[in-house]
Amino acid sequence: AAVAATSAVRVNQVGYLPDGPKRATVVTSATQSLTWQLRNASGTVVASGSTVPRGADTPSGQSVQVADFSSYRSTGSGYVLAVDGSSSAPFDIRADLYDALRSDSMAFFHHQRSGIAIDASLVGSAYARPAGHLGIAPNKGDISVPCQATVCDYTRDVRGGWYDAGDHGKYVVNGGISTWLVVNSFERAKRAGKEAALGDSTLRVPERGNGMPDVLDEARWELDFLMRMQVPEGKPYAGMAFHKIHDAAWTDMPMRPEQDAQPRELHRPSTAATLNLAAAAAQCARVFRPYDSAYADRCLSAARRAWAAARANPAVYAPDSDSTGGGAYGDTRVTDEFYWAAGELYATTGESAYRDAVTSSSWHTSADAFTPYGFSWGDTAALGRLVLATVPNGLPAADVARIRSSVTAAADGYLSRMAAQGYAVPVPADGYFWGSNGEVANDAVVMAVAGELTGDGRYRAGALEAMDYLLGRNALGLSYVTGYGETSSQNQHHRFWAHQLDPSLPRPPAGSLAGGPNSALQDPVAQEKLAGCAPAACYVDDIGSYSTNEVAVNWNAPLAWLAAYAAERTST
Ligand code: 9MR
Repeated sequence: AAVAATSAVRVNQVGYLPDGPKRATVVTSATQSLTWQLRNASGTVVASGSTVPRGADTPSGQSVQVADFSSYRSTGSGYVLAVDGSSSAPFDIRADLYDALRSDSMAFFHHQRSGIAIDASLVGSAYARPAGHLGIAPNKGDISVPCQATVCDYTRDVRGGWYDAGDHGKYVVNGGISTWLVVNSFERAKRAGKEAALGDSTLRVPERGNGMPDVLDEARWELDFLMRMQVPEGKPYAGMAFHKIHDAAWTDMPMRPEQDAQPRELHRPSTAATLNLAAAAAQCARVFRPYDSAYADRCLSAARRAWAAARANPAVYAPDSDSTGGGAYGDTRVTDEFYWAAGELYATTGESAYRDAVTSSSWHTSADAFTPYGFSWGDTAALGRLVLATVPNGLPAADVARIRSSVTAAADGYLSRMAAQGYAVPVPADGYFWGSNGEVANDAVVMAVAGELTGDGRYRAGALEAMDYLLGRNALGLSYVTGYGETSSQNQHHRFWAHQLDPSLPRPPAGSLAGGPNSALQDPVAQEKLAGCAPAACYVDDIGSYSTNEVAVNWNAPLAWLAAYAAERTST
């Protein structure tokens, strides 16, 4: 399919908040400052000014200038920014800009649910589908799933949860971090007194109206699965979590979940998965407590068992080589997962054993808990810092102050990196990895938390500008979120939303975030179409490019977190 030409004037194609930053990037060979004009829907110039030449921008490989119209605060739709004969895509300025994205980006998880029919009354007929992996032929899972040979001699019921991405695998490390972000979005909103927007009957989920906040209903679908992945008592590795469950071989595309005829297998437990379960379940115990204390108790007991099992088996690593039929999610350094899980368990229980695990961890004082590339499924120390910085706990005040400073120092780093780049991206030029859009969103989460801790508006502005990047102010002038912006990703790698392969199938639903530029070109389509690309331009909206254009729960989770944050009104 032909790619629509994008304007040289790159904006957030959804728009800008009245009280937020409003910047655009202009691709131009001009070296001197240019005039920008902001025009309203009837073409009237409502503001104008001069761009700031920025010269060559390394990540995009483009020569750019920046226009700043932040001081314009009047609401409306159909604005365009015009510079040097080029006009941007149209955009809005309004306070409710992110209301729709808040629910659409969170609805992604419901669409990804395994083990339940996705009902037309909630999602519309195009996205409805039968339940996947409930043991109904041709499915072979997930009610009675055997372990791989050499792992164990029994079967487990591991139904439910969310499919990870465009595939049908379910991976505990990635499920854990994604659940954590979904629940954390609620916990953060609650601290701000704004959790009603995520409360009961705010989302299109089957559980709406049950008295439980819908965001927690959604998280519970995955938490139940994560707890099913725990090795039962009386078996070797009891209390640990199986690393993952997926098909014996990669399934063809397209293929809806209920059509999958491959054998499903449990892969051996890992310390990383066990600690992910411990962290997510400990967080569950704290956040669900006011709404369902019995469930909170269940989560806490799973978290304690997982923690003890990880301590007893501290070096059972998932190898990178285990990638037949599913992703590896290999991780051979788990000190960061120990720190994160200890932080969650301590914040929830206040118990000295967990406090000691926090304070004796090398990550308690390490200067690089926030890596230059942000946190990820394999780098979780930052999550420990975020919880200990925001949830009241019994650490000495000086420790809490130092932990909080580490959050703001990381956010300062992202801000200065954004200021130094033509497109205001928090990741460095060499940070365009598989899932770079998820990293951008994760960094924005850190900036938002720094804003909460300090009250300094620069951090909120940074988080919002990261959103600008995802929604069109980027090297390709493309919104990476389906259905948001004039030109958005439409062909993400997915076995059901595979319209590009079969026109009878839907495109990804609105609110689905593409993985984004990946300069390593790790799939054949990217290798063919993107040779020689500048890092931030190594992306193609083709269903075959799984290394640049897949969707995944760990990328939509920070997007949903951010959308909920950005949708909150700051005044009144
Ligand atoms: O997000 C994962 C990325 O960090 C890895 O480099 C990549 C290759 O191992 O795998 C990514 O995760 C994919 C997983 O392996 C399988 N389901 C889809 C995930 C997103 O592409």
